[in-house]
Amino acid sequence: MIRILEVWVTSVAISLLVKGALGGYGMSMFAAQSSPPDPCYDENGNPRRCIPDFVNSAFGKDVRVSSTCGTPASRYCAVTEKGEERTRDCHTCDSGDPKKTHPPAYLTDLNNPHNLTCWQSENYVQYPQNVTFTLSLGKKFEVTYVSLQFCSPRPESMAIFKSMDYGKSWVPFQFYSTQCKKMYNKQNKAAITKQNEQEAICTDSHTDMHPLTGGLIAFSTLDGRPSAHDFDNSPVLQDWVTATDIKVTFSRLHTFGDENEDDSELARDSYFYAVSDLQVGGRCKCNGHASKCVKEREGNLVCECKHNTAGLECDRCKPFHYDRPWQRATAREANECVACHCNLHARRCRFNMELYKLSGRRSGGVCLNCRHNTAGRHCHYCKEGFFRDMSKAISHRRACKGRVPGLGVCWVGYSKWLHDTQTSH
Ligand SMILES: [Ca+2]
Repeated sequence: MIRILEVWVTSVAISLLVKGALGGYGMSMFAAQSSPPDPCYDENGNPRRCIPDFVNSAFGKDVRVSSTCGTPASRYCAVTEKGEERTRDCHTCDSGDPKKTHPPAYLTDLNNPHNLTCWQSENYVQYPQNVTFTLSLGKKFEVTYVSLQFCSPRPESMAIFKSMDYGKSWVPFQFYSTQCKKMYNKQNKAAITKQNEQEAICTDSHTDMHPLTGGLIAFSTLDGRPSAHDFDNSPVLQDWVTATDIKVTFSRLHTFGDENEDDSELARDSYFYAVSDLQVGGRCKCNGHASKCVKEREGNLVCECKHNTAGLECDRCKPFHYDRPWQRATAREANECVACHCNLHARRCRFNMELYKLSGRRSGGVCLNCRHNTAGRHCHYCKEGFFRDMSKAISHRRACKGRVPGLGVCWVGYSKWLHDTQTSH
């Protein structure tokens, strides 16, 4: 019964986290889903913001772990308490026995509350040694929460980090410790203001040794951050929730203080980290320009970009769509990329900020290499030495005709005259 209650509390806690953290941003997911075929356009074909579904991006992924029990087979003891009485039930962790193995894959497998599978570390990897998990998400995600459900007691101290560059550099997301100052040189539960919205805080919440099993740690990335309600307009928070990789470091084990007593072996065999479920809740990051992420040929995850955007995260305009600067889509504005106006005479263009400002932030594209004897920013007039054939639209490939240089005679007329003269002899 207690287990069922815990599982219920877990799922409620996580769903609250998701709802609370995303606010209006989360709601539009449902709006987008209700109108197929393409959520990135409305029924009139106008572009609108679209976002991939909310997922547990850790699910089924490989987690690199620095310590796992069972190679070679080893004893571990689970502690239970009944009032004042403490009991230790000992078992074997054996990576060679499917019934006794606790591999890292159990962190991200299907989480069945009735049949929990737990990854487990080696015994007594105690401070200053630590145990780390590293999880690659494969591309940028906007992470809403990171949660861990424990089979062992929760750590006395642990930290969650994120990387935005595929594991080259790491920044802290959150610290948990009963002694924040000593372990991480952080004040306990420091306030987050508009000035430090990208700062990780340390908290002593969720660090109690009890419950001895089934405890949860759930870190909500936007919780308590002042701009969370205005996420659309906060590049700082959009950056803060962006991650390609997540790392969790267990820094210090909780103990009953008996690990150095006479029967310390038994005690030490009962101190380890064990986790049944690691979740990283979030959305594939596409900046509002894709409704899903798909695997490309090499198996990497990429956004299926719409709105004339391109790039892994639809983070730039696709070629020839540089008439205004790239922008993330918001709930109000799709901010789609717009093609340059070149009257079908150019295949390339570039963006010019000065012209864009002069136009009242409407159009800044400049056509390059105008063909068909055209010239100008939009290939909209005939280049020097050529004249406009008014019987054709400017976008026609023969809209500009040649003259004989210096003579001022229509080139077509001149060739006819030349032809007539030559054939008359
Ligand atoms: Ca599991």
